[in-house]
Amino acid sequence: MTMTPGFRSPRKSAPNPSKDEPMPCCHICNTPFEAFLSFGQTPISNHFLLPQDVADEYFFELAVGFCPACSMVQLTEQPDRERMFHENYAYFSSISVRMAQHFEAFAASVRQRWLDRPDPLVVELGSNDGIMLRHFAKDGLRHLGVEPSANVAEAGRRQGVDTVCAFFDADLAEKIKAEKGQADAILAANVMCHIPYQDSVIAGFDRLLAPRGVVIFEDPYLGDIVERTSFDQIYDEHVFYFSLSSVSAMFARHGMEVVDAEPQDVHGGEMRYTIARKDARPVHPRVAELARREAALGLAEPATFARFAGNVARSGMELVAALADLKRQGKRVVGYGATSKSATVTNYCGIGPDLVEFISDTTPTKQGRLSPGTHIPVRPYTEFSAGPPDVALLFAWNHGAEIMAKEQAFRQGGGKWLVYVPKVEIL
Ligand code: DWN
Ligand code: SAH
Repeated sequence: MTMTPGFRSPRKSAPNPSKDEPMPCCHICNTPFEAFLSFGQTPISNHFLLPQDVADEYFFELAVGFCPACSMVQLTEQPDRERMFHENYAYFSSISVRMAQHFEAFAASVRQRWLDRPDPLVVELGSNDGIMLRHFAKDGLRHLGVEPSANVAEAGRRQGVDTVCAFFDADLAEKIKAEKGQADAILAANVMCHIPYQDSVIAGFDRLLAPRGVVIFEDPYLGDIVERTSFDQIYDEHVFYFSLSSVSAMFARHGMEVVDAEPQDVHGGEMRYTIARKDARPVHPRVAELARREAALGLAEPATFARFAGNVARSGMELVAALADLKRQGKRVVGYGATSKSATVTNYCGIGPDLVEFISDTTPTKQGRLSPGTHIPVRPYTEFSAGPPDVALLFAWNHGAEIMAKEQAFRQGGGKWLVYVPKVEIL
């Protein structure tokens, strides 16, 4: 395993991997595999703390590996789901205007392309605050959101979205089918990669789906992560880093196949996979094209991930060097967006309040708290706009276009952006 350079704060050094420890086994096919990269001890990425919580903060070893049998890239260890998804879940999807537009378009495309039976049923996993399903609800279409985090589920209900507060699995799928009948489309955005027990989830799809029904899901794409060195996509909630080859293998185990794969320009590069029962729907030529692209990228070859691990270490060191340099020059640096992703960057690189004064974030439930692990204060956006720093470290780089468009005054006033994806740069 490539170990990370030692610029984490010493109190949280990674445990020495013991030779006696059993190897992790693939969540999909149970083959033992090795980690190719470790970020060391890392906290729960969406656990924004009150000062009194600091002493009890939970850490686990954030490390990723590649299954040699089914090519799935995955975490070696993931915290229990209840530690991550609960009644105080910090991420509200509708916080970004761009994402609201994206999900409106997603909903419209599902209606146009896939709902070809009368009175169809649409089920969404991880419906969060209703950002997508509200577009079905407002027109009276039959729908159900499955959302285990009670606070965001409640926000969805306030948008008129019928929501069950539960984790999706095969048992829940059976209950939904008994109550509502077969589903025409099962949707999941940024959720499938969060769920380790895919065998139960896909068995659930198999029970719930109509014979020609489709599962449509999108998640960060492994090809983009590797090409852009966007290592902060790796955090507790993301147990899988999907490619067409790993997704195809995962669904083939249940007699299903990928019938379309469409790249999405959100969250730093995602792939939308459409899945149907084998031979139930024609396979779009985009699928074969993507398979060729993946072969060229080497997404099923261990050497690709060894190279990626080297790039990650280099990127982390450059970011730390840039921040140290700004500190020497006496510049004020503030973080922009208390993202889940930033937990990986700040903990891996040892970035605390000595380097970043505070993180500006528009989410009320994150404000007044401390960032996980390195405890940078999270403050409302008004503090950023009232006293702009010399440099803003763009943790929400995946919303870069939206943010830069609305922060023109910051630039005009002499403010600079420090970014680290795809490379460390001051803009
Ligand atoms: O997969 C996941 C994605 C969809 O959302 C989840 N596991 C958790 C979450 O990941 P994230 O926290 O990295 O997502 P975002 O969308 O990159 O988070 C953006 C953060 O930045 C939010 O806290 C809101 C904030 N923000 C802001 O302060 N000003 C965002 C924008 C656009 C802004 O203008
Ligand atoms: N779909 C939204 C939310 C993504 S965040 C978007 O793209 O913005 C991930 C969501 O998945 C969280 O709201 C979390 O509570 C939910 N989730 C986690 N495990 C789940 C499971 N087993 N079934 C359904 N939802 C789940």
